[in-house]
Formats: sequence, C-alpha cells, structure tokens
Amino acid sequence: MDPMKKLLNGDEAIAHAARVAGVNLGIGYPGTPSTEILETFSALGGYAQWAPNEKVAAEVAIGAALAGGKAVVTMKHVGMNVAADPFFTAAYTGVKGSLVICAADDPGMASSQNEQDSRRYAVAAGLPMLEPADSQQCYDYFILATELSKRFGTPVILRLTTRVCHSKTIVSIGTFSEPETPSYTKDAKSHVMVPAFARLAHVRLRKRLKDLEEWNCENGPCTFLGPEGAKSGVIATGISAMHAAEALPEARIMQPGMTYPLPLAKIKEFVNSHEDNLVVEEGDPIVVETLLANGMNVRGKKEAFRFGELNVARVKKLAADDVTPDPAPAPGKPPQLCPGCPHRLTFQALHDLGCTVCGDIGCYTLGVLPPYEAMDTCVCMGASISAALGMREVLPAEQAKRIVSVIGDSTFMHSGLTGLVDMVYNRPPHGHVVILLDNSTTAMTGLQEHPGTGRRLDHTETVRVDPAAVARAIGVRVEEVDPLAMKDTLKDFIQEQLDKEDVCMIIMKRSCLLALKHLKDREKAQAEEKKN
Ligand SMILES: Cc1ncc(C[n+]2csc(CCOP(=O)(O)OP(=O)(O)O)c2C)c(N)n1
Ligand code: SF4
Repeated sequence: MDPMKKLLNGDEAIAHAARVAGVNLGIGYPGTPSTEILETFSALGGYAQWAPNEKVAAEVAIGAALAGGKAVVTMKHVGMNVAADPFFTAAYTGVKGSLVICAADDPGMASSQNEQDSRRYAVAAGLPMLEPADSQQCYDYFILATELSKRFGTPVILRLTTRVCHSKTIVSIGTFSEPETPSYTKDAKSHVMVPAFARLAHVRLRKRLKDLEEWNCENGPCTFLGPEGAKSGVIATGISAMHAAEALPEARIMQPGMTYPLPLAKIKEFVNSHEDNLVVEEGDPIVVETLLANGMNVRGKKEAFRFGELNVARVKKLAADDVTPDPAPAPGKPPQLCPGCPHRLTFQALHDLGCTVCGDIGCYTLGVLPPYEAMDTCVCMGASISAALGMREVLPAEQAKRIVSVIGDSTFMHSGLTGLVDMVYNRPPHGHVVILLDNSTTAMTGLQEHPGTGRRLDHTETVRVDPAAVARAIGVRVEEVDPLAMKDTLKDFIQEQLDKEDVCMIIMKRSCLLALKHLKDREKAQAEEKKN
C-alpha cells in the first residue's frame, strides 16, 4: 500500500488529520466511541490531555482557541450535555485560532445510557457542523473544520457516530506539521460576554451562520452516489448515505457534508430534479423537518426508524415504509463484572445489607444485574451522590437511613465532587454514606488515566489528586479500606458507618485487574527500552 495511505478507523483518521493540521492541543474526557481520538493523537506525537470532565475540557480548548491556537476537544454525545454551557457562549465569543468539537453519538446505545442526537446542539448553539460518513471523510472534514473555524472565527462540531468512529476504511494521509506558537491579542469586546457585548455578539453569530450557509451552497463538501438522471432522489447524512447507496441502487444519493447550516439552495435544486425524494438520517428527523419547513417535496422515515442504528436492511424497509419489527438479535451472554473484580465484594455486601443503592456510571453499573441486583438508580455521571441526597430528603427516616451512593474514582473526579459538597452543605438529618470504588483507572472506557491516578493521558507521572484529602477538606469523614482484606467483615463495616449518621466516604481501594496487568506490561516495556 502507498505509504501515505493507511487503513484507519474514524477516530484514528481524525487523530492523523489533527497532526497534519498542526493542532496545538487535544483535550477531552473518555467516552465510547470517541476515546481513541486523543489516545491516537498522543501516540502520533500530538499534545493531548484528559480533563476531569467535558465542561473543563471544552473550557480549556476554548481558552487555547481564544489565544490563537488550534484545539480539538473530544467527547461522547452525553458529554455534550456537560459541556453545553461553555459551547453556547463560545458560539458568541468566537475563536481566534481554531476549535473543532468532536461529538460522538451512539445510536442504538451500544455503550451509553441514552441515544440523544447531538445534532440538536449545532442548531441550538448556532455552531456549524460537519458529518463524515467514513474514515476518509473523518480525515478530510477534520482538516476542513479547522480551516472553517479559523476563517469564520467559530467553533465547529464534527459529529460522529459509533459506526463511523469504529469502522476502518483506507485514508490518504498528508504530511504532519508541527503546531505553531500563537501570539495573544486582547479583544475584550469579543471575548467578555457581558450583556452589552453579548447582544452584539448574538447578531454577529446569526450573520456568520448566513455566511456559512452561503459558503456551504457554493463550496461546501457534498458527495453524490448512485446513477445520475435517476427518478428518485435520496438526501442522506453521515453513514446513512453509505447504507442508502447499497439499499437503493436505483436512486441518486446526495450527502451534504456540512449538515448545519444546510446548503438549502443546493438541496432544493437536487429535490426539484427528482420525482420523489426520501430523507435518510439516523436518529431524530432533523434534516427532513428543515427541508419540509423550507417547502421542499421530501418524505422522511416512520417513527420506528428513529430508534437504533440504521443499516442496509433497515434503510430498505425505511424506504418502503415497512415497519414490521426487525428480527430480534441472537441472545448473547449478559455482561458481567470480570471474575475477581474488586467491585464484586462491595455489591455482595450491599446486596446482603438490603441497601437502597444510588448508583453511577462505570463497570460497577453491572451491580444492577444478578447475582447482586444491588443498584436502584443510575441517571448520569455524578448523580449517585446528589440523587441520594434528594431521596434522603423526602423519604421517611427508616427508608432514608438505608440509602448509600456508589461511585467510581473517575466518575468522582468528573462530577461526584460537587454532589459531595452539596451533601455536606445540605447535610440530610441522618447523614449519608458514599462508597467510592477506587480501582485506580477509568475501566469502563478502556483504562484511561484521570486526576486520581497520578498519571497523565500518556501515562507519565504527575500530581495525584487524592479523593480522601479532598473529602476530608470539605468536612467528610473518610474510611480507606481494602475490600479484599476485609471481605468477611465488609457488610458489618458498612452497616457501622450507616449507624454513625454523619457524612462518610468509604474508599474501597483496590486496583482493577486489567489495569494492573496493563501497568505491569508498560513497566516491562519501559525496562526493555532502557536496556536497549
Ligand atoms: C458525561 C459522560 N461522559 C463520559 C461517559 C462515558 N463513561 C461512562 S462511565 C465512565 C467512567 C468510568 O470510570 P469509573 O467511574 O472510575 O468506573 P470504572 O469503570 O473504573 O469501574 C465514562 C468515561 C458517560 N457515560 N457520560
Ligand atoms: S475491567 Fe476492571 S473494573 Fe471493570 S469489571 Fe473488569 S476488573 Fe472490574
């Protein structure tokens, strides 16, 4: 294969593009399916960081782009909710350098708690958005997004989906360029959003979107597939265009690469040159609603196709308005905590105690399944502590006293801390027990570092943020234990803490088995490297 061509998945293609574009800083919070973007960018020599959560990541990236640098921030779709606050105002401030927001949706929920459609954020915040269909487009659109960001002075969303992130196609790669050091110029009228400046910025934002729509009509990326002169037209976005080309070979497919703002004039021309037009898009009916609102003769999908991923078979059915249920997938083995996983001991004790468990998101969410069935709520990252406070506030004492929160160490750094502050500030009458499952990694998304591991994204050492010290500093009583060492007495120990009726955090300190293995492998590789 040509050395400049590589077989890459979408995440890897973006990482290569970021090196070619000379990105100064990559930052994000891990979350399937976006995690590998920064890991690959770092492995390719780019400068990348894990932030404690997506809001912080977005703010750091915005700072870099306001300073004139080139930044990329990565997250999964639910991370967009956490980062929405800075993004909405960054659409007003604009950027001096460039900022690309890689938002990876998970239609079908392969590894997520919901299947929200992040495209809504582009419309709501007024941020332009590009939607690639394969790895080459991931690469090309990332570079284009960086250029557009700089040229129009706006953050740009690169909207991805699981299938695009994780499927491999051949990509032509350019030469890596080293990032340039930017020079800061003060521009408070653009960058300080007090109401007087923000009112002007909002007008600028709407004008910018008009300019972008014009640019998109004239020069925006647009892929056509299928026979020219076909009777039927299909407007499809992202990977749906590939499915449509295979499912409907008689039709002419138009895939606009920039899906917000849409190239309406260009689409209108396409629509008018076909007898009938179908819109194929995964998730919410966003494009079809926009085209209908602009008086175009198009039809969309039935509600049944709003759920889950599309594929070739489903697009055939979608086109035929066939809503007969899809064949049920073959029953697989239910997921389970690894044999020997330290989380098991805690869930066994909580099961035996009959506690009401406000849970959180991580490997330990599997505590909801048999044999433990020891989780009662799980909403979003960090909610284990705050939701427990709400429950304790309203339930009768005998029920409130049975409630515990269970949270992982990465999730605690992400958004558990503020919940703990609230638990101390609005201390419920019978106190509360938070169990921190500290396995020294972000296991669920593939063993990433976080501020509590004391290592950076590239595993080099840094200061460790100690959850025990933080909790003590805000007035929480802390108990640090090894769950394996006290496995026979764990149940009684937790009950004793509940009986004390103060705010207590039990830190169950024991490494994830897979993380330990990775650490050992890394140490071995480093030792080998030193020898050679
Ligand atoms: C807002 C948001 N960002 C990212 C994710 C993806 N995600 C789910 S759990 C998790 C962290 C899990 O780590 P930890 O809490 O330490 O638990 P472990 O899996 O190690 O047991 C991540 C990154 C998510 N669900 N929501
Ligand atoms: S990966 Fe680690 S934390 Fe997750 S279930 Fe396995 S041992 Fe437990």
